[in-house]
Amino acid sequence: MTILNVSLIGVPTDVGAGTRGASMGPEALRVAEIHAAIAAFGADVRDCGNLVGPANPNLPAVDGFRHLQEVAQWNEILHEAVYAELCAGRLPVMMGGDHCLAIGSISAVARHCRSVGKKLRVLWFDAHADLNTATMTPSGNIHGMPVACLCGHGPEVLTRIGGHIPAMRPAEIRQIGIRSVDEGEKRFLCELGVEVFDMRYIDEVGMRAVMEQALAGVDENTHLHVSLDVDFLDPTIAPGVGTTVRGGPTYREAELCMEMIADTEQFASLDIVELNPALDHRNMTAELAVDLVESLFGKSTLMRMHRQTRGNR
Ligand code: 5AB
Ligand code: MN
Ligand code: MN
Ligand code: MN
Repeated sequence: MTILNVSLIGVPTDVGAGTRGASMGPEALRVAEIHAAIAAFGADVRDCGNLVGPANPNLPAVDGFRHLQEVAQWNEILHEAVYAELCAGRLPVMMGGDHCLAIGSISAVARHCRSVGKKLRVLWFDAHADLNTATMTPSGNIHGMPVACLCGHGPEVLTRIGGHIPAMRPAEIRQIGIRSVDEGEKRFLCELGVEVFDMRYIDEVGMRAVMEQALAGVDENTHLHVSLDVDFLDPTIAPGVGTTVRGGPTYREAELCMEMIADTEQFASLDIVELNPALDHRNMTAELAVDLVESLFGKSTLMRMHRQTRGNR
């Protein structure tokens, strides 16, 4: 059996967010023992520490963007760090930080997929579509724009990261848990043909059917990337986020998502973003995120095998 090599990369910044505090996310995940939780599955886990980048100047938007230069610098730094871990055969876990950082991490994953000839599938767990552009954005906050930037719609300093525009095609992403989409984003989602499994659809068909559809077509040659915006979860169980939206998935629905991903055995990189310890209660949201990580790394696999053996008798 090959040993799974995992690298934790802390990215302590909130330059892309409207509310301050996600910069403390990496440390909250360490306090919630993310390292031990992954190592428990026999993985070789290395904590690479925190990346270093520009401070948050806390300025208003200029031409539709807040902190564009700082966001670009953080994502350049992150892109190189994630790409280096992938080249070394390791599974990068990006501990954010706000969701603008998906630009750096997913562009690195996409670059890796191009170089090794793998298919990319991004599972975007979020209450939001994050598909704004400078003209559509209600806030100027770049954490609401990463999907657009990755698909080639955004300022060149962001779209060119990774050296391939677009970094990713809309057909490579599935969005799950969506329940707060701006007017411009709705039109753009349709135009780009992004596959969205919103809360209404999850309520109607159930999370199991949703995940079966989101994972359809994943095979041995697929690199599965999970981008987990903690505001995906219902705020009653995950209060530690800056942009809560009521009516999110329950604890078990979220666990089921991660368990079904683990079952594919193609899970190969992860972002945990938007965790805001300044708004959390006794680190409960960080601990919940670590529970989900455990499922993603196969916590339920033994029970599943047990169930199957019983069924076969
Ligand atoms: B998150 C909003 N659509 O663009 C905007 O948390 C919220 O990364 C963006 O999903 C939320 O400002 C960004 C209103
Ligand atoms: Mn997001
Ligand atoms: Mn969100
Ligand atoms: Mn948010």
